[in-house]
Amino acid sequence: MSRGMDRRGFLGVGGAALIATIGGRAVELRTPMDVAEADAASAAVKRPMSRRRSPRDAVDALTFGTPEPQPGGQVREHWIEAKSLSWDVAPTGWDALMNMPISGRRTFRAFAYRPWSDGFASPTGPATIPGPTIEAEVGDVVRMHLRNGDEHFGQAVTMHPHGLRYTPDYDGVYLGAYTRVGGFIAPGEEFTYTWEATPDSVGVWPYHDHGPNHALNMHRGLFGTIIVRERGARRPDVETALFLHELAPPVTRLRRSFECVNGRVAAGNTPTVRAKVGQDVAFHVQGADDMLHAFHVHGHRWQTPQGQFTDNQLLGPETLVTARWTEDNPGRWLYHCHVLAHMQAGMNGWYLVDP
Ligand SMILES: [Cu+2]
Repeated sequence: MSRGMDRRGFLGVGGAALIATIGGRAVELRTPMDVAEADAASAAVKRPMSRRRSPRDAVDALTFGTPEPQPGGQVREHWIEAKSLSWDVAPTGWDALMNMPISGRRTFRAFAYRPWSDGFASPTGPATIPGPTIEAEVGDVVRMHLRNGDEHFGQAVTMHPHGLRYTPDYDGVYLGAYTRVGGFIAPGEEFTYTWEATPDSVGVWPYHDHGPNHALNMHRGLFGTIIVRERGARRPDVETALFLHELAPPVTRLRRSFECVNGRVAAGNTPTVRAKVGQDVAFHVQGADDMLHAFHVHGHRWQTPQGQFTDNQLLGPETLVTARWTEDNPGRWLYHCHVLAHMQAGMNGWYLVDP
């Protein structure tokens, strides 16, 4: 648990090293120095322009409109700022599952999405990992105003949604010389994305940074959840969105690797989910790093989309497990990743069920 993480230790836990490709150069992120190099290269990336080495295609000259809601649908408007901040992975300083203190430094420079009120008038909450959950129904459009409010990294960021329908302008992806308007939001800039909730958008999805340094900034916390329902569908009584992800020493500059749920480590710091017998309960669990995880909840079973009963379901990068049941089993339960090294290093939390 308190094992120091040297370079070899990190590679041992993480498997393959993280790699960031920035400005035409691939940097293997083995040490904090490598990460500093990737950050500097990324801060130096200029707004993309057409270059001879990237020949234009007819598709690059296409222009696109901005979608409106379908009849009966609504505009779901969000004002979100991307900002770096100091983040404590274990605010209680205590690992309640192992019944021991979490020693050593626990705070690092995270990068996260923060909700604001209309027109960026005032923040409505802190920046969090994950960012604010975006909800829509089929026929709605999501109008996402993203501001790059970061003053620390000096890098362009974006917001890229999964599951919703978008044109290339609203893809929110950096594509070198082919980058379109939404793919490079420089520090101090704002951009409005418009995304459609179509019938095949129903489900739970991630959104995340896909700017020039997304391979690193996603590891720092620039991700969140999108939930799309059928029009008028009832939401579960208890619905929680969890991300399983590692915070590794090259990224955090901390001594050890933290295996996290929503940017936090160990029961008591990770989300405590609470429900009552009889309630319709849904855990939406996504992977937010480069590894495989297995989501397990004690005392409960659910059905996979294929109709199989399970209590432990595999998930990988940016893929989803929804565990949903009608609650019938009161008590203190543990949820955790069943990769044992992850569970031991903090990828666990409480699920409390009242009678
Ligand atoms: Cu895991």
